[in-house]
Amino acid sequence: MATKRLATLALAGAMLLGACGQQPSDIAAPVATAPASNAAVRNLGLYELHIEGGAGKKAHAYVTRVGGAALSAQEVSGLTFTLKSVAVSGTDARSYAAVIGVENRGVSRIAVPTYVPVAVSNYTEAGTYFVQGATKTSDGSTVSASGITIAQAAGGTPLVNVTGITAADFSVPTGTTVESVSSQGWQSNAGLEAEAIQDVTFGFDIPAGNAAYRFSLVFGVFDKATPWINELSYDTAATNDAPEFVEVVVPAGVDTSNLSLVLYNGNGGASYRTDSFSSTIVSTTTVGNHSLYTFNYPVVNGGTLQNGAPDGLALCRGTELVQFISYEGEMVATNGCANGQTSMNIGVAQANTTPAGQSLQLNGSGNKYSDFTWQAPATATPGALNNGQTLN
Ligand SMILES: [Ca+2]
Ligand SMILES: [Ca+2]
Ligand SMILES: [Ca+2]
Repeated sequence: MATKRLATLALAGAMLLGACGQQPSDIAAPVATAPASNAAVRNLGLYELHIEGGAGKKAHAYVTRVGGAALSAQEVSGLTFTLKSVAVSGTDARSYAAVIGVENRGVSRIAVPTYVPVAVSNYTEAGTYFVQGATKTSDGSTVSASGITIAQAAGGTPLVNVTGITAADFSVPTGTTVESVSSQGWQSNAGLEAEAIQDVTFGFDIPAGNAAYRFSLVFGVFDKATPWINELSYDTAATNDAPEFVEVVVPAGVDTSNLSLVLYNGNGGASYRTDSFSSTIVSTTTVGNHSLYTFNYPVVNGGTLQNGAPDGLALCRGTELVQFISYEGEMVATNGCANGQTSMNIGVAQANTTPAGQSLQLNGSGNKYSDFTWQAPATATPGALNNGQTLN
């Protein structure tokens, strides 16, 4: 379906261009290569924004995916782009603002959608400019590369200085080299849920005289890597359920300074304990490019972690909710970062008959929560990969 929609967009774009007579110098049809993995960001794909217009001609824009049919491991399928409007202002100094509706037709949330311009070496105008292949449509001559800049359009998606994204984070088409990655890109203020749409405004300034132009912008789509709750033990046959713990996986490069783990009481919905990732109850181990943070709760009379049914726990980044799960049923939080949110019931449980030393764990292979599946109680693995779990 997504392929069909992209093909439709490409066809519409080709028709528009056909009316103007000349094709832009897009990069050659490529094949995706193996991605870098385990960086602080997830590479969701490489795309090309095509724009033409100016000098009284109505401006047009469309987006095509770079890389052909094969998706690399970290990319998401079903990310589609639909032009909603193009505005042009100015004469000698033209400002373009292309509003693109981005639809997440995948199955997992994109927490921090970020769009980063890249330079690609086989463009006709190689160099340090991210807008490539600009030509005058009047005579086909090349527009001077000087002065074409990305810009935030009035009211548009914020430009941000992007850290943690390097050329190594891209899977680029065969025969193509990413020469540099901009330190500045567009970033949405809100996460993009599965099956949701959000607008991104791409802005450009072109101080290049009173003529019509066409050009392309190649950009990578990224998401910050997201931590997830990986294992917990809240109820066993042991006295006071000891040891009670929760294990969280944090991909390399993720800032933990404003992360916290919050315990919620399913009876009423309020939180009953919050710990930062630098708390003295937390022990840390490293497995490959991931860190495992284990929250070792105090052994107290009756236990620290409530025994349901249900009870919940949330992973918070400041006041932002990262993840909200529960056991022995679903619940709605009434305060904290999960306030008003309904938990995801993990669907497996412990009881006071669960043998001491067993826990609930995710297994499977991947690098994000949705890659894994909760399992019935098994031998606990605090600070180590779970039974049957592989991180890549
Ligand atoms: Ca307990
Ligand atoms: Ca409770
Ligand atoms: Ca574990």
